[in-house]
Amino acid sequence: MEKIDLRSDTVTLPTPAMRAAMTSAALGDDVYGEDPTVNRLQEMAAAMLGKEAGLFVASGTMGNLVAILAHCQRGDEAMLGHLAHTFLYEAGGISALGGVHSRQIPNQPDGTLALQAILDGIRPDDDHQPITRLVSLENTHNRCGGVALSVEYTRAVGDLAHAHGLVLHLDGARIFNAAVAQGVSARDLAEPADSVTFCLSKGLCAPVGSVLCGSRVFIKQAHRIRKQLGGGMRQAGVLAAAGIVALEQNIDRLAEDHARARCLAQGLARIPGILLDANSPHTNMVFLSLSQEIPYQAEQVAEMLAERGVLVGVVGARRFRLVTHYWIDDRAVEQAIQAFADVLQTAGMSHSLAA
Ligand code: TLP
Repeated sequence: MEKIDLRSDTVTLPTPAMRAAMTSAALGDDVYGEDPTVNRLQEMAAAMLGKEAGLFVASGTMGNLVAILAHCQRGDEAMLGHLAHTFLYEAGGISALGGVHSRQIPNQPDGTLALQAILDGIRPDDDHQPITRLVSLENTHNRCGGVALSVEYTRAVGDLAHAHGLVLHLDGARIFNAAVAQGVSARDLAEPADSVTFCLSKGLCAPVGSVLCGSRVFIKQAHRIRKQLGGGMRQAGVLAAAGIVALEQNIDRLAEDHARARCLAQGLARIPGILLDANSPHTNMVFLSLSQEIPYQAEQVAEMLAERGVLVGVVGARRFRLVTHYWIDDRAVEQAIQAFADVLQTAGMSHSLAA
């Protein structure tokens, strides 16, 4: 049985064009800066994000870690949303490896941090307190439902940060989803940020890697930190080749993933027992919960769905995240809806029998 894997867009396998590019890529030693394919990817990425330079890194987590370590000294404070991926899901790397103190600012439901909350969070010049150095935003915002932040909002945070001598980092793991969903360029979304990471290995379908972009001086520093972290890769052009195909071929098509997420949400919303998050989906993520009548927890429902070939993300006791991507077509969307309907109908029946 072929699996319909909606757990994440990280599960995407490389496309045939990527596999072909990987086998024929020109290679060199990237630690010497001599891999032509890595160099080309870094230049393309920097140009698309409107920055001077780029650095190919192993993952989104490494991109955020390298960026924050390059911006901050030990003991400095980084302001992060309380639902930020860097705060929740990056194993505390900025603190464990960089000695960076993290300060959580409440994320609002639309993924933003209130400007006043950022302002209130900036530390005074006082020897008792850490030095506030950085604000980090996430676009699209994963835990807030895959919601896209606007150019205007990002500019407002950039202006505020810069007026107070802070830097703005943008975790743009899915910045191209944000750009496509809003009909703006990734360059405009990244413009206010001093550094931005984006992932090649999510909706863009490449097998490995992210790119960190910023000024030439910043990237030079980031390059050293990547080496410290063991992230200096040698003939990394085999991976970068797929990243180039990702940027050339897979950005505009993200609109199809967003349209399929809407179809999936509409179909699921009609099934008794499913409560769709308000306004879901914004991009390629559908968030939903089980209503009280369903006598199962999300883990149990996920197991029953898996028996029907549908894999979903469990993100709470009664909550799911479903992510559309390159390998999810219209048929897969229909089958996923049908699998939910079958499982929850069974649940409803066992509930009424028990009642
Ligand atoms: N997110 C993954 C999981 O870790 C939750 C997912 O399935 O969505 N920033 C954001 C906003 C992300 O969503 C992720 C991955 C990362 C950074 C980290 O990227 P990787 O997995 O490449 O380290």
